[in-house]
Amino acid sequence: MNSSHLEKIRPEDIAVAFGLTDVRLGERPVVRRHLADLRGCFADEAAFEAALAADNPLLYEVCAVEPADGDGQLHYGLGVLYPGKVGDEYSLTKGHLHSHRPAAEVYIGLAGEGAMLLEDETTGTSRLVPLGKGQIVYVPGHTAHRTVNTGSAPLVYIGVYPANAGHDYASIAERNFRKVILERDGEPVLLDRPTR
Ligand code: S6P
Ligand code: ZN
Repeated sequence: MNSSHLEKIRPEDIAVAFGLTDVRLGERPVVRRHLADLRGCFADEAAFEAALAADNPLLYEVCAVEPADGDGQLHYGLGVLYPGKVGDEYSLTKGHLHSHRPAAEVYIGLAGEGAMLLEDETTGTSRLVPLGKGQIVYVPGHTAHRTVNTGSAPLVYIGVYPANAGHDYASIAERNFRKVILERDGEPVLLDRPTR
């Protein structure tokens, strides 16, 4: 893993960096995922084990702001996904479906370069949609979503979702996404997940 940017940005600092002065992120819980937490997510298992033997870097952090749970309420998460690769595969989040499958989500890119891998649970079709500074991604319901950092700086974004969305990680952990985003000639390319 490229660890040059690791540990440099904290979600609690981002409020200040982006002028989000009212959210008081420093008082909210932050989920931190390290490389070891992503076992099974990357396609190249040998590259994953080799990287983990060398280091267990921080891959991403999410600060969830969940003010109320009632019908019609919204939650949001501020995410920072650090750059790096495991083998040829870009740094990524675990990815999930919403437990309440119809729940959609809007992602807003604040900094960095990346994309979202969207996989329709019903049809199995995949799309790679750019998510970087100034880019907005609409994630429909019934769609598994994973964020990837295809750049060399932290990818910072906000995801806004219904308060009743819930997070289903188990379905993804069981079968993983059908597609992977690998670097080919310096560019991100969406490819079928290699069979083991
Ligand atoms: C929540 C939203 C994001 C993710 C974050 C981390 O619905 O989609 O805030 O939680 O991108 O990804 P993951 O898959 O580890 O939750
Ligand atoms: Zn989500």
